[in-house]
Amino acid sequence: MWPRVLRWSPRGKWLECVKQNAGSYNVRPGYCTSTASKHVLDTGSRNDLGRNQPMTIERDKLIEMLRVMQSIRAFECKARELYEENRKQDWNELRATGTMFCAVHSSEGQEAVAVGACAALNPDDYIISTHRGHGHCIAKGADMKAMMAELMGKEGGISKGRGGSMHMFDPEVGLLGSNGIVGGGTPLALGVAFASQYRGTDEVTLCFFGDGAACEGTFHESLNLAALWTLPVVFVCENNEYAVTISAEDSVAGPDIGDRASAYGIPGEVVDGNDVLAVHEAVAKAVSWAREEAGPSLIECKTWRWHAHCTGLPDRRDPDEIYHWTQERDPLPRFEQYLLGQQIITDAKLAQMRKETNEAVEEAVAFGEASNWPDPTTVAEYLWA
Ligand SMILES: Cc1ncc(C[n+]2csc(CCOP(=O)(O)OP(=O)(O)O)c2C)c(N)n1
Ligand SMILES: [Mg+2]
Repeated sequence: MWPRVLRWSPRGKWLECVKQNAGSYNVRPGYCTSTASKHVLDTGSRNDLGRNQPMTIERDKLIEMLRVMQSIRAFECKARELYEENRKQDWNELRATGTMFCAVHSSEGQEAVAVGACAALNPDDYIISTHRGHGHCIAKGADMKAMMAELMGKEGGISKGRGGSMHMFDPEVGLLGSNGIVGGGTPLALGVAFASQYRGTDEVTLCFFGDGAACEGTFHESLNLAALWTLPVVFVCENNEYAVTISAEDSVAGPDIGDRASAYGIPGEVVDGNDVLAVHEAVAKAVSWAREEAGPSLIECKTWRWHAHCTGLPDRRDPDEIYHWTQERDPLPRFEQYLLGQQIITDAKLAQMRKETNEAVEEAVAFGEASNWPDPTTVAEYLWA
């Protein structure tokens, strides 16, 4: 049970109360948060890609960020292909043999958000992901082999074949779950961040969610409580302009979701979510803000998903719109061209990286296929009731 003082402490006294109640935990001294109505994280001046680069990010890290973006694209593309191939087979046979490939919500087109954001985190920081979470998982360091096995429902899966696409967990890399409940991740992030704060660590929790989730009650409840308790959370909204088939234009009030931060007196920023460095810069500032005990913040990343909401569903969006986002605003060649222009990579290195990421995905498929089915007698394991 929570100590009474924790539940009823006023704003600004929160950490002092945590300290009083933390027993032997090493909690840092309390402080008061600013009550300014809106803090804008200064992102500096912009160049063709969005900022003054490269000064703060090491070359090796930039190359690694590109490799992860390529890996996500290749993984998602393969997962969609495997689903489509699988569904062409006889339904009864699939059911009888259990060889049903999991439906997937592809995040192709949104790779810059996952990679830019996760590149700002330490290995011991946490993320909470969404139903469209493969990119987040890969960017936080989850193993693609275990993820592919999970999509196949195999014992070698990241959640031992029990979770599927929307329920991937790997605490070893700080992945505290993707989540099929829209808006379900934000309250979970509060719990994780509260645990970090209570233990006196400097861990930060980053919570991904979509434009649809930003219109759910949990979003507002979570921002309210995170601000009130000065929790070390970075809320990252992936505004891909659609929630299933409803456009954000028809469902999201106000010009920018990022502006909603001001209602809770926390920093808010809106960035081009197809610019990996813009995302990285904004999230890095937000992570520092959280780590320095200044509390939560909200980053809205404007992006677009390339495919239908989910495998098995039609995509009825305007062909011109699809063309614009897939052909003219693809975040991957944009970053590749930037790195080539800065002479950080060469064409040969780029070709080699593409080959290696495709091979890594093929290895993941082979691993999943070779993995065993879960033992039916273990079906009740890992359950809480
Ligand atoms: C609480 C809840 N309501 C509805 C759904 C059905 N649903 C699944 S995904 C989705 C849309 C989510 O849109 P958004 O948050 O923008 O994420 P995106 O799919 O665009 O990544 C909905 C309504 C759900 N899974 N959970
Ligand atoms: Mg959306």
